[in-house]
Amino acid sequence: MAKKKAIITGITGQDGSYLSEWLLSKGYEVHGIIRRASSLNTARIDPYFDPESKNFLHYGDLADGIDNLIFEIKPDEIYNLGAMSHVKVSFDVPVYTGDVTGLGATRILDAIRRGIENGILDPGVKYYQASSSEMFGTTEPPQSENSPFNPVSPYGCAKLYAYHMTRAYRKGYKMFASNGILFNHESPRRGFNFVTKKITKTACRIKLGVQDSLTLGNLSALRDWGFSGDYVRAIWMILQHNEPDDFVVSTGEYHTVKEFAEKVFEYLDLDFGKYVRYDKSYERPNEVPALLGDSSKIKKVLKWKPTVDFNMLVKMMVDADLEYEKFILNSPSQAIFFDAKKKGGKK
Ligand code: NAP
Ligand code: F7E
Repeated sequence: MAKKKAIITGITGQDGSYLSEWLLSKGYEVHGIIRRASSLNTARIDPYFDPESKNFLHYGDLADGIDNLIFEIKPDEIYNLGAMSHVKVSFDVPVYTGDVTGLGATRILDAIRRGIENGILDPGVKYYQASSSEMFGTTEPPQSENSPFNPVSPYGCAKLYAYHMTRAYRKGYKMFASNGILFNHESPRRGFNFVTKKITKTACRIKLGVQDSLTLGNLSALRDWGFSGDYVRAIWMILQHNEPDDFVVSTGEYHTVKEFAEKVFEYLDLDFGKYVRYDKSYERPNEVPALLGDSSKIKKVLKWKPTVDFNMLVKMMVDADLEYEKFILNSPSQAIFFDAKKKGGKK
């Protein structure tokens, strides 16, 4: 039987790397869309895309050039994980965020529609939209598929537009197009400017004596934090379902930013009060006070459940950062290739 082909946008990001690993383990031919950058941006996926692998990376951008790639590759499944994904930064670049995070989804959906109508793509091609709990904004927790949306950031508004376009194309053109409404999920591969990774990395550097404080903004925000590895499994399961639908993916447990940081400092045997500072510049124009997902639907319909809880997540991220920070202390010039080496990559 021919291998299933998948396209992943956002393959160089946290979820893109875990999803690549998962799809490859399932025997897929994986095509990733990467952006040209002036410095290396493929460190998270290098182990899976060495020259001998039968997987492919293509240059493209959610703002341009996606249609032709879709028509050439003729995928069975498209995972749209690409986005300007930082909530605070979205206030600085609201138009760009709308273009990439919002309109980017429409560009793909409409390419699929045209591809099917012109006989280029199989009518069964499946589309996954990386929707976000940020769309709930100020809605009271817990939030489920039936809760109202009240986004308060340009990112949340752009994601809500993409969410509705996914539903509109599903209804209007009978396309297999599904939304995963994912709550915050983290991992050792999380980008440094998200709060969990900033805390674990900085605390490890404090432990090793190479940094003397950690500066944060709002400590009282509540988030439902899960593990990216668990969540990409949910993403895949959503596209294997017998019909297109929308699902909340979450752990059902929430903690404040302060609790996360305290747990990290406690694990490293450091005094939280001695090292953590506040700076207003890390606050956002609008804050989302509390996100707590009710994922009963995906648990019931797809039998998905998370395997990593809050304490395990903290430990996993701290252990990885401590190992990494020790490694770069000893061989700084190798830092960027650390994860790739560990995964058996060529670099
Ligand atoms: P991430 O680590 O920030 O990765 C974002 C990816 O999007 C990167 O590969 C990035 O490429 C790519 N990208 C950015 N702008 C692009 C553009 N103009 N064209 C094409 N690709 C572009 O995000 P993540 O945590 O893996 O999240 C994956 C998706 O899920 C995102 O859509 C995010 O908004 C959404 N989401 C995330 C969470 C979460 O808690 N992690 C929760 C809900 C939803 P570069 O490497 O070149 O920058
Ligand atoms: O902030 C507070 C901040 O940037 C979490 C993205 O993956 O999840 C993520 O968005 C909380 C906020 O994630 C700092 O104010 C305090 O309340 O880690 P974050 P986010 O904004 O929840 C959603 C679901 C997505 O879809 C997004 O793509 O932490 N906070 N001090 C801070 N946040 C940051 N980044 N840095 C600080 O210094």
